[in-house]
Amino acid sequence: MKVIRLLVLAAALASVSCAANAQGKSAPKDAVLYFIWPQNGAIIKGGFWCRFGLRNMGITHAGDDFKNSGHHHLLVDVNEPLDVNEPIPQDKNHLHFGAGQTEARIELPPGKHTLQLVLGDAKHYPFNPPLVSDKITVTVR
Ligand SMILES: [Cu+2]
Repeated sequence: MKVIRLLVLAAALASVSCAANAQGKSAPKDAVLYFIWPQNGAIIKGGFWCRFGLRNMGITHAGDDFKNSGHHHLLVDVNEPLDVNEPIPQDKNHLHFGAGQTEARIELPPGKHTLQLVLGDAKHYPFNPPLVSDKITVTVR
């Protein structure tokens, strides 16, 4: 006797919450993110090594969810404020250093540029409130 099975494909759409997936991790109050180099106002010829400084927190790989740690992001010529409810964008103006780098070779076209560091968590979200460096301006010759 053959049993015919009817497979009913019910489109069971799990109700996905639309709430912002805020990570909302807070950084230690005494954490400081800063540029070791360049300094504000520096005049630079060609490519340069940008060196990232961080006090009272640790650097880890993207994806590693250790307490009080994160990875560096360099914002180049970004004027929009950071949204702590969204991951830091990934494009030519938002550079991620998910391997735990603390320096990077940067090449920029001649002219004035702003640079700012942002620490991101394992999933590339800024901390809340964001841990950012001063925004510096450099001139590339
Ligand atoms: Cu990232």
